[in-house]
Amino acid sequence: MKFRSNLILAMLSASIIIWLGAAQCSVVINEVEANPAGDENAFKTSITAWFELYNDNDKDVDISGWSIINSEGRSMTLPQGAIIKGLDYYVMDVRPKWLAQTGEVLVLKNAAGEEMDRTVVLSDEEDNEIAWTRDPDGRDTNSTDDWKFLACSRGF
Ligand SMILES: [Ca+2]
Ligand SMILES: [Ca+2]
Ligand SMILES: [Ca+2]
Repeated sequence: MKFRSNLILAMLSASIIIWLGAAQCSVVINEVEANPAGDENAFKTSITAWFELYNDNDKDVDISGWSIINSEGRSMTLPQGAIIKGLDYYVMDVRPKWLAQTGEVLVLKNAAGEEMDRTVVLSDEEDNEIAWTRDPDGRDTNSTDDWKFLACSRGF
């Protein structure tokens, strides 16, 4: 009986630790520029689309091996040594059109493959420096109201 209650206690504390770990992680996909100014179809274009992550907590998070998956199911892995500092941003450039300009949904997974965040459905058919961003930064209520189409704020 004693053993059993100890076991229950151990399981309880383990689940609390897991729950706390999940609650503390606050990295979100914060801004998406799928259609920067310029013609993505032009030969040897220097245009890059990009997305920005934001850490809504004051503790640094190691995002090595995390991945971002686009609406076509293609994934991109964040490099070893990638760290997002507390209350800071991390921008990743992607090749033109890797982000769908219509109906894109991005999913962020940690190195263990667990989903950490996802965007709402985003469409950017305007060929300019206006991008979808959470407003204010990091706002995450799982609602389309979290997102606004504003002048881009890459890395800040
Ligand atoms: Ca464009
Ligand atoms: Ca744009
Ligand atoms: Ca920004």
